[in-house]
Amino acid sequence: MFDTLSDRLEKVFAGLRGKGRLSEADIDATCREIRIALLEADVNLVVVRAFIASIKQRAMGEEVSRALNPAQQVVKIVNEELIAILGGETRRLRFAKTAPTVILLAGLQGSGKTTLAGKLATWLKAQNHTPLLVACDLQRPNAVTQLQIVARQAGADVFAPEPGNGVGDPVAVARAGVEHARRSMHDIVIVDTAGRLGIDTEMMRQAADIRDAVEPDEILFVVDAMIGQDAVSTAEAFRDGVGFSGVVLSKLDGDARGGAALSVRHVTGEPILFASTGEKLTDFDVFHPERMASRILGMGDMLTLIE
Ligand SMILES: Nc1nc2c(ncn2[C@@H]2O[C@H](COP(=O)(O)OP(=O)(O)O)[C@@H](O)[C@H]2O)c(=O)[nH]1
Ligand SMILES: [Mg+2]
Repeated sequence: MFDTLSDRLEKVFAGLRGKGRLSEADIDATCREIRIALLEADVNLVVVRAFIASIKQRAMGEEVSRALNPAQQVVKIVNEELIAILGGETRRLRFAKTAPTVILLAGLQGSGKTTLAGKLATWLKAQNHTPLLVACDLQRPNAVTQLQIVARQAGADVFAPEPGNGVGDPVAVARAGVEHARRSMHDIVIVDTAGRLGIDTEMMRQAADIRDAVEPDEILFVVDAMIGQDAVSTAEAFRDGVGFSGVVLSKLDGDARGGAALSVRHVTGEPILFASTGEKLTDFDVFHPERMASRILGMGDMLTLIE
């Protein structure tokens, strides 16, 4: 992911190499090329506009005209604005004042929720937490078994009183799961939920009912970075239908153009907390906007390139 975008940006900046003062025409041309690179990477148009507007405004200003190396200053600005679009600071998981912390996972079918439950459990266990995974996807065939398998791999406990495959009330399971965690001294509850292939009102209502039943400390919207522009409309639907406090980008290891990853924060206003980069439970990490921006810009290369 992001390879094409990185390559294109590298070419844009290479074009600035050796330039002393940047004319307004230089800056215009550079912004135009950055704009094309972002659109080709499938970044949402609203995000592209906001991004280009801030770059242009800053590039025309004093920080560039007075810089010893104006071209380098432009790269620095692009880097900073990219970090800002990705959310600025790293946003950590919020824990409840009184345990258990309840984390609700929401998202379309196939977005990676059940896998994420296992990844989060692995990650939390490494920090001496005692997560409990609660099986509230009672729709998707074998979803309960799948959760039991990832839980076993993570060495975490599961609460799965219903067989699923269409049997059982997910709201009751969620409520009982939190109760069970309280009694059994699990300090974190991860609630796996059902998704559909498309956005649908019944699924939204079910997720909202589970939310009301367990009052989560975090609602994580899991989005498959491979779905491109649809990520934005899906995110908006989940924001309006269920609401969420954070985003998890999954399948960042894929070869999609990455625009979704670059758009979802700005469009929803909610931070990206984690990134998933593979099917293994360890293919997962906290999302750092700064590192992601550096990766996209290949900062080391980029700065030497224009020196
Ligand atoms: N390549 C890749 N595959 C993933 C990732 N996360 C999940 N998957 C796969 O995507 C598919 C759907 O994941 P699942 O957790 O069942 O999605 P759910 O329907 O939202 O619970 C499974 O085959 C997972 O192995 C990821 O970060 N990278
Ligand atoms: Mg699932």
